[in-house]
Amino acid sequence: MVAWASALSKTRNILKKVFSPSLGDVDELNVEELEEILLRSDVPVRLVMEIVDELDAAPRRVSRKDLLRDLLLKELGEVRSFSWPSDKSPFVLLLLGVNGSGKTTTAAKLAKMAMGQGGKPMLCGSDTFRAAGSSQLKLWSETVGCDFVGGEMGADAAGVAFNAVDAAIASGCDPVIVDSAGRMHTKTPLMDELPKMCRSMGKRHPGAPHEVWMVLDASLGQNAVIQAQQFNKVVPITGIVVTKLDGSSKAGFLFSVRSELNVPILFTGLGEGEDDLVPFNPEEFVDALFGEE
Ligand SMILES: Nc1nc2c(ncn2[C@@H]2O[C@H](COP(=O)(O)OP(=O)(O)OP(=O)(O)O)[C@@H](O)[C@H]2O)c(=O)[nH]1
Ligand SMILES: [Mg+2]
Repeated sequence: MVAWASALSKTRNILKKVFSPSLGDVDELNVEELEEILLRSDVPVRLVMEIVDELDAAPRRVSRKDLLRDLLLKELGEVRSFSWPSDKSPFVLLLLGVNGSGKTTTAAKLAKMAMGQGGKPMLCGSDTFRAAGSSQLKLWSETVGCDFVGGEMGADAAGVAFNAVDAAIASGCDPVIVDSAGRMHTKTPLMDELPKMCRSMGKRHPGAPHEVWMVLDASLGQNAVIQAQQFNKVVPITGIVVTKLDGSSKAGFLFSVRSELNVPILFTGLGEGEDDLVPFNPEEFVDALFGEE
């Protein structure tokens, strides 16, 4: 795993590049310029309006930068730091999201992280929708060096998930990280498969899946939040992973996750490699917006 300190500076460097022009000179910007920067990075309109009002109303001696930083941090709310529970035998995590959001890569990154923390993860490739869906994760399991259960194209995803949990129990794997097929939130038959997968895992292992994380592509901006709201109606989401933060200038949508979804942002993806996943850190994220170390 990447050392935490280097992960931190990597995040900063990446985000600094992404959010350009930076807000570092906020005291020199006029309110319209500031408004434009925030809107362009997909900070929700409601929050931008609130910020503009607060800045307008603040006495001259108050630093605008401090005020803005406080408002942005407040919006992100409390962080929830995640550690793999050891009392579920095994802990089962389901990853879901629209096509290409980064689920399979994130599953591999999480397996690597779990191994680094002493776990014996099982990756489950339940993406039986595409020919390469399950085999892509199988390759990752070989790279990472962990157990894998998958299914052929066209196989029942709920059955594959059941088998993976069953095999994990038999071989003492913990956690089980279940990758699912990408699906558009508007496609009802595919969306209906998700609760079926959950029921199936719960039959073999009551309580499973213990968590359901939505994988959101940062480059989609506010659209990612709309997708998450739809998924949340079908299967309650317990956490968010934001991928491709390294290539997006629209990550301002992260500021609407708490108010729109009330689900914590747990991890951020900062690249395509197996180590490019770091816990979400609001302070670091906001400071990066200001181009600060
Ligand atoms: N730059 C960058 N690329 C990423 C990140 N996460 C995933 N990707 C890339 O995004 C593309 C899609 O990733 P996948 O993991 O296959 O996405 P998926 O959600 O499993 O896709 P489907 O199964 O087709 O729905 C791949 O090229 C990944 O390498 C990230 O954090 N940063
Ligand atoms: Mg995939």
